[in-house]
Amino acid sequence: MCSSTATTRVQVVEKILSANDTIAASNRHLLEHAGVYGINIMASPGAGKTSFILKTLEALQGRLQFGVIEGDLASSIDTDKARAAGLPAVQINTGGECHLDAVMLANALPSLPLHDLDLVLVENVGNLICPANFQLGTHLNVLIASIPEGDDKPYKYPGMYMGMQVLIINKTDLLPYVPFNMDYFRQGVEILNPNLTVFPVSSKTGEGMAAWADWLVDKVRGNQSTVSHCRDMSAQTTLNE
Ligand SMILES: Nc1nc2c(ncn2[C@@H]2O[C@H](COP(=O)(O)OP(=O)(O)OP(=O)(O)O)[C@@H](O)[C@H]2O)c(=O)[nH]1
Ligand SMILES: [Mg+2]
Repeated sequence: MCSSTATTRVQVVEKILSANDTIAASNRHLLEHAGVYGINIMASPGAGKTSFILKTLEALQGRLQFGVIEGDLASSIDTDKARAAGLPAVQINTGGECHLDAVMLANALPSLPLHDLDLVLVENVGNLICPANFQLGTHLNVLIASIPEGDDKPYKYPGMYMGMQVLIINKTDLLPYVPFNMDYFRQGVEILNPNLTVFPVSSKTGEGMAAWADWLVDKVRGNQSTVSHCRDMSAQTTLNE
């Protein structure tokens, strides 16, 4: 590729990402206004995103009300599962896109009963490359790695591990059957993102889910009290003006 073509391409990509960030900011505003905490869940296909969401519902035991936005290239399979479990759920079919973007989320959010919810879990399209590049306006990025994917993934897909705040290591029930060097895996993660909060879990047996659910409740309640404190301060400022 000649250098002027490459420069134009970089400029176009920068413009797309900047337009996306503007809409992501408006999504964040919508969520905050409704008092809802948003989580963007990313992982490779089949890592267990939907299973983890359904197990989170069980582990929360009614402590938080949440809805789900399911991103897939096609089908409503995951949304059907979430609805069958009693969750409000909206499907986004991206057609050919390998990730969700802020516009897709902006179109989906009004279909959820946001004012009845504490939390929205967004299941991004199964992919270990693209989703990390597109902000959605959610508060937290969660990556799910799973044991059968192999212990070398942080070394091969570093971008995905760098932009996350939480790492779920799923399918730990398979550790006795699948070669997976946990020390090697965690060293790769540590180099890329030493501040990650890590939860090893099994979405099949439920092992580890209680620790995740307790942490999540604290996180969401903490955000709700910060947002309401900021609202009170802003109302106070207006009254004093
Ligand atoms: N043994 C085991 N299997 C699991 C676990 N979590 C999920 N699975 C299985 O892994 C497969 C994929 O799980 P899903 O939850 O559909 O994965 P996903 O990431 O949502 O998949 P896509 O939406 O298609 O990208 C299913 O057969 C699940 O039953 C786990 O912790 N242990
Ligand atoms: Mg799924």
